[in-house]
Order: sequence, then structure tokens, then C-alpha cells
Amino acid sequence: MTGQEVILLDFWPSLYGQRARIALAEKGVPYEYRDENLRNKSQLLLDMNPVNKKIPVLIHKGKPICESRIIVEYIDEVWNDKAPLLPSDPYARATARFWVDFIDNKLYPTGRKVYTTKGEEQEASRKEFIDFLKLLEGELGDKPYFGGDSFGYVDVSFIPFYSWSQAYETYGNFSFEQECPKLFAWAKRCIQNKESVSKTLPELPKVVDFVKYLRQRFGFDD
Ligand code: GS8
Repeated sequence: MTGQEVILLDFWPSLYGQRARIALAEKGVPYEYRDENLRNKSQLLLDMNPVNKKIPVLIHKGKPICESRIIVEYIDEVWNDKAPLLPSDPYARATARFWVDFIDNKLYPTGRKVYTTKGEEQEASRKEFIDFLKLLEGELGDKPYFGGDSFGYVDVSFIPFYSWSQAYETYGNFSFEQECPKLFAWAKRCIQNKESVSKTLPELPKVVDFVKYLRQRFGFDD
């Protein structure tokens, strides 16, 4: 298989794009990475994802797969010879999907408010964000990974969060390690044990700078 067979349209800090990169790395799939300028999207991105016009897009043998969760599931199904991500048991699979849905529809929209609002609204978002993280910490429990003894679908989908944690801490004024020590230990475990993660996650200060730039664009900082 050549790199041309798989292309990933992505943007380096993206929490969603990182999912696809980690899943491809877990499976050992060679691919061509293309970093998009989201303020001046390539024609290929517009052609491959005409509905949402968003990254990530996985292009496999010329055909696009859009939406990060769908991309991770696709990668798991196509390259099924190693590193299974979704559990085989239907109930465990449904539960894993539930938590990733929670991350996308509750945690991330609230996290976004942590750095794009001010005053009371920001304080409420900060509290809610920490509550949501604690719910995820409860789901992890004493397991090494959300997937149990092995790194799985929820781990792949949630670990990119760690690359943004310093940015959330900076603008939300809280300590991830103090609020959620087990979750913090899980993140460190993923980085230490999984090259797919350590090689994918951007450096935390780089993401802080990126969020600072976003805030300037939103008019929150000078
Ligand atoms: C979200 C992708 C997304 O928001 C997924 O893949 O899971 N539900 C989708 N992509 C953003 C960049 S990351 O914040 C994006 O491409 N934005 C460009 C735009 O909205 O114009």
C-alpha cells in the first residue's frame, strides 16, 4: 500500500483531527498528512466534504470519510487485523459510543465556552466543564484505560483533550491534575505507553498560544 492510498485533511491543533491521526498510528497505516488553512480551505477539502466543509476528512482510495467518530470507526473496521478499538460486545460498544457522544455534545461545547466567554457565563461554564470531566473520571474508575486493559475507542477519542488541557486551565483557572487526579494519571499513562499518542499530541504551550490567538480573534484579549 502506498501513502497515496490514504490522505488525511486535518489541522494540527484539532481535537477531532488528532483522533484520526491516533487511530491511523494505532493501526500502523501509512498516510499523507495535509494541514489545512481553515481560513482559506483547499479545493480538495471543499470537494471532499461539501456538506460540512470541516476537517478531519480521511480520503481512502479517492473516497472521503467525514466526521471524526465515523473516521475512527471506519479505520477500525478497515484495518481490523490489529489494535481493535471498538469493543466486540454490543453493550460495551454502545457504552463506548455513549461516552464519545457525551464528549462531543456536552464536554467540548462547554469547554469552548470556558475560553470564549467572560464573567458569570464563564464561571458557570468552568464549573460545568469540571463536573463533566468528573463524570468521565467516574466512567474510567480504576481501569487503566476507558477500554479496560487496552487502549480503545473512548481513549482515542478523548486523549486529544490533554493537548488542550493547559489552555483550558489557563482560561478556566483550574488545575486538571488537582480536580481529576485519576483522569490526569490516565492521560499520562496514554502518553507514556502509547507512541500513537505521544507522537500525535501537539505540545501544550503551542495549543495555549493557538487559543490565545482564537481569543484575540473573538475580541477577548488585546
Ligand atoms: C467536528 C469537526 C470540526 O469542528 C468531527 O469531525 O467530529 N463533528 C466534527 N472541525 C473544525 C476544526 S476543529 O475545531 C473545522 O474544520 N472548522 C472549519 C469551519 O467550521 O469552517
